[in-house]
Amino acid sequence: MQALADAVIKGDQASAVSLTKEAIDAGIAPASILSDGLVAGMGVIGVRFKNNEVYIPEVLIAARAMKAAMEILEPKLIECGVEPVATVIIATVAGDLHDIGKNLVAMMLKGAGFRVVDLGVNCTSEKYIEAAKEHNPDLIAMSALLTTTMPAMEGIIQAIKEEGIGAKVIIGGAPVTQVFCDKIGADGYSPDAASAVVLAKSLLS
Ligand code: B1M
Repeated sequence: MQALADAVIKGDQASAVSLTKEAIDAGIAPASILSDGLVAGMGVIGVRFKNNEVYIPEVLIAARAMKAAMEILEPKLIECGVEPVATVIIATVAGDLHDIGKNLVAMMLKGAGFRVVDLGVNCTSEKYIEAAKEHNPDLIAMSALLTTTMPAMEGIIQAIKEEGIGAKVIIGGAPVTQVFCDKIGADGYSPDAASAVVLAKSLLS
């Protein structure tokens, strides 16, 4: 499991895939391969990213290794009935096409065992509501990179409340602040992808 975690940390896709196959063949429980190998590796990357010890390329490469291994592990997890930690709907809000940060948050959440429904960019309140009705999420995450698109977050929160959707709402993006979060009535704000996972877990606990 340590070798598998290391493969994810190094972004070594070939080793992540072969070690996952080996672990399955050796009869190790799929849930353990996920949590003690893949998630443990992504957890280390998350902490290093937060501490500026690694940067976006390393995170993307680690996430790619994890994704390749997950393609092999996922059917086994389903066979064993392993449930995801929780479901999160994530998107960049209406009018905004920036998705690099949002994708990092999505990857970190996936790495932590969340089921992530990614609605992409330019997401209107109607799209959020439609997806929330379909996927019944525990959390709804919104990203905005433009000062001109931040206000869309408030409209989406209002729509979520009006529709009686019980999911907690978390927000982030370069211009977003805790003060803004409090002002628009979101449940939480995180300044980066690693803290988004900590925030998501704390809101669900
Ligand atoms: Co744009 N852009 N851009 N841009 N762009 C900025 C944001 C800008 C600050 C540049 C500048 O002027 N200095 C500026 C905004 C100014 C403002 O609003 N005050 C700007 C502008 C003006 C524009 C256009 C309007 C330019 C134009 O066309 N005239 C236009 C708008 C298009 C639109 O969206 N409608 C535009 C277009 C683009 C590109 C398409 C060229 C490209 C985006 C490509 C893409 O995303 N696929 C782009 C880029 C790349 C940038 C900069 C250079 C980099 C953004 C980025 O990816 N950062 C940016 C300047 C900058 O930030 N230095 C800029 C890296 C990323 C990892 O960080 O997204 O902050 P970030 O995500 C972080 C955290 O914020 C947090 O976690 C992430 C990782 O730690 N986080 C969350 C993000 N979302 C979260 C959600 C959460 C939690 C945490 O939920 C819980």
